[in-house]
Amino acid sequence: MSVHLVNPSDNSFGTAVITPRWLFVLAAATPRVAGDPILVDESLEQIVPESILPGDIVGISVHTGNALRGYAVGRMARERGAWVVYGGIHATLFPEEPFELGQAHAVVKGDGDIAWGKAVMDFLNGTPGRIYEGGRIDGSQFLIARWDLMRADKYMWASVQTLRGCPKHCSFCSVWRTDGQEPRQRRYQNVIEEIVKLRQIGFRYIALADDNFYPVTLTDLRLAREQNNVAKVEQLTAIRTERFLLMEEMAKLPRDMVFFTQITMEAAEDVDFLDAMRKANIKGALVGVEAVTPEGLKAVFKDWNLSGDALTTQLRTFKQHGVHVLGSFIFGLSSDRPSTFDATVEMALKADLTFAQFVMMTPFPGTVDFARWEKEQASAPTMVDGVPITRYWLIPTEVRPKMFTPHPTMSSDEIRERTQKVWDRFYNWPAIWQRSACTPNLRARIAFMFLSKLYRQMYAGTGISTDSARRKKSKKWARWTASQCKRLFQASPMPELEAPVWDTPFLTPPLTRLVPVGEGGQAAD
Ligand code: B12
Ligand code: SF4
Repeated sequence: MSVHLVNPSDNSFGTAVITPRWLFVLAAATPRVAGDPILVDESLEQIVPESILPGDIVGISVHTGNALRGYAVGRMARERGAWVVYGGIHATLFPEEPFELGQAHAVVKGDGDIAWGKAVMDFLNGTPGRIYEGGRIDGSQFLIARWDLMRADKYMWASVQTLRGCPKHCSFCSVWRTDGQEPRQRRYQNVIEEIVKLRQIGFRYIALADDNFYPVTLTDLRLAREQNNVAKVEQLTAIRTERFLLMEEMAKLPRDMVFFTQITMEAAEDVDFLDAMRKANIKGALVGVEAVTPEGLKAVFKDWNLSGDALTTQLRTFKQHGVHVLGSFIFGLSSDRPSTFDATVEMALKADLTFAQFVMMTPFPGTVDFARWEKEQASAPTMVDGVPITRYWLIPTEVRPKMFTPHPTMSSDEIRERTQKVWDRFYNWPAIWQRSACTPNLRARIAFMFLSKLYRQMYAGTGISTDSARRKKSKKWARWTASQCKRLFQASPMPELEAPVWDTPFLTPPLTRLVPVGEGGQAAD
C-alpha cells in the first residue's frame, strides 16, 4: 500500500516557480507507518495512472482553479481501486462536490496538518470516515514540511509559511473567512529550522507563503490603546514582537538568501518594520493595491488603502527601505472606466514598482463578491455548456468565459483587451530595462529582464488571451524561459549550516501526541 499526494494541474511545465507547500506539509502529516508518500506535482508532469494500485490512498488538493482536473484524477484513482481523499480550500468550501464529481471516499475540511494523519490511519484500519473536520489549528501546531521528499532541481522558489489568517476583510478574498481573521502565528524557531533545512539542500530563494506578513498595524495598536483595551494591546504587542523576533533570526541566516512575501500597504507607515524586513533579506513583497481610485477601493472593501499621490508616495516608501514591490491590481470593478486602465499603469510606473500584476475580477467562492453574485443569479441563472455560471470551475476550460460578472459599462472583451494592453505597456523592453537598474551588475540585469518577461507570459499571456495560437506560443515561450531561469535560482548546498541553538527553552510542538496515530505511526519529524 502506498500513499500518493497529488497537486492537480492541466498545465505541466516540467519546471515550476514555487513549491506547492501543502504537498510537503501533508507528507509530514502522513503517519510513518504508511511509509513515505509519493508526491506528484502535475505542474511539473502529469500523474501516471499505472503508479496507482488497488488499496493505495490518494490525497488530492483542490483550489477553485484546478478542481475540474482534481476530480478527473480522483475518478481515475478510484477506478484503479484506490481510496480517494480530497482537501484544500475548494473542498473545504464545497465538501459535497468531490463526492458528486470526483468519486471521493472522504473529504478533509480546513487544515490537514492533524486531520490527514487521522484519515490515513482510518483507511489503513478499514474504518474510513466521510468528512474530517481539520479546523483552524493553532500556529504552534503547523508542521515542518518534508523537504527531503522534494525534487529540488524542479523548483525556483521554496515556500515556508510563518502565519495563516488575515484581520482584513476584502470583498474578493476568502482568506479571512476560511483561514480566519485571527493571525495564527508559527513559532519563529520552527520557521528558522525549516529555512535552514532548505538552505542546506541548496535553496536560497524562499517565498513566505503568508496571507499577510503584517498582521498588526500601528493603527490597530493605537486604536486598542485609545480604547484602553489592555488585553487587546497585549495580544497585538505579542504578535508584533514575535514578528520582529522572527526577522531578527532571519537576519542571521546566510546573506545570499532572498525572501519574498505578501503584505498590506499600511506596512509603509511602519518604517521600523520595513527596516527589519530589509535586514531579514525580505527583498520583495506582493502588495495588494487593487484599485487606484477611492470608488474602486470602496467597491472591494479596501478603503483603508490610499489613492492618488499619497498612494504613489506610500508605494515608493517600500523601495526606499529596501523592499521591492510587486503591485497587484484588479480590473473589471464596477467603478472602472476606460480611463482607469491608463491611470493604473501610469501610477504603477510612477510608483517605481519592480513588478506588477493586473488580474481580472474573479468572484472566488467564499468571498463577499461571490455571495452577492450567487444571489443575483439565483432566480435566472446564466448557463454555459449546461453548467450554471456560478459554478464556472466546472465548465470545461475551452468554453469557460474569461470573465463571469457583467460590467455596467464595458464588455468583457473590452476589459480583457485593455488589461492586455496594460500588461504590454508595463512589461515592454524599455520599461523593463529602466527597472532593471535596481540590480547590481549586468548579469543580474539580464536575468531581471528575462524574469520580467517570464512573469508577464506566465500570468498574462496564457490567462487573458483569447487567441489560442497566441496562448500556445506564450506557453512554449514561458516553458523555455522557465527552464533557463531555473538555473539562476540554484545555489550550492550548505550541508554544514546549522540551525541556531535557542537560548530560551523551545520545544518542537508535541505532534506525536496531537495526531491520533496507530501503533508505530508518527506524524512528523
Ligand atoms: C502562497 C500563495 C500563492 C503563491 C504560491 C502558490 C503555490 N505554488 O503554492 C502564488 C503567489 C504563486 C499564488 C498564486 C495564485 N493564487 Co494563491 N495563495 C497563496 C496562499 C497565500 C498560501 C498558500 C499556501 O501555500 N499555504 C500553505 C499550505 C500549507 O496551506 P494550504 O494550501 O491551505 O493547505 C492546507 C489545507 O488547505 C489542507 N490541504 C490542502 N490540500 C489538501 C489535500 C488533502 C488531501 C488534505 C487532506 C488536506 C489538504 O492541509 C494543508 C495544511 O494544513 C493562499 C492563501 C491561503 N490561505 O490558502 C492563496 C490562495 C490559495 N491563492 C489564491 C489565488 C486566487 C491565486 C491565483 C489564482 C492568483 C492570481 N489571480 O493569479 C494564483 C493561482 C496560482 C495557481 N495556478 O495555483 C486563492 C484561491 C481561492 C480559491 N478559492 O481557489 C487563495 C486562497 C488566496 C485568496 N485570496 O483567496 N498563490
Ligand atoms: S486580500 Fe489580503 S488583505 Fe485582503 S483579506 Fe485577503 S489576505 Fe487579507
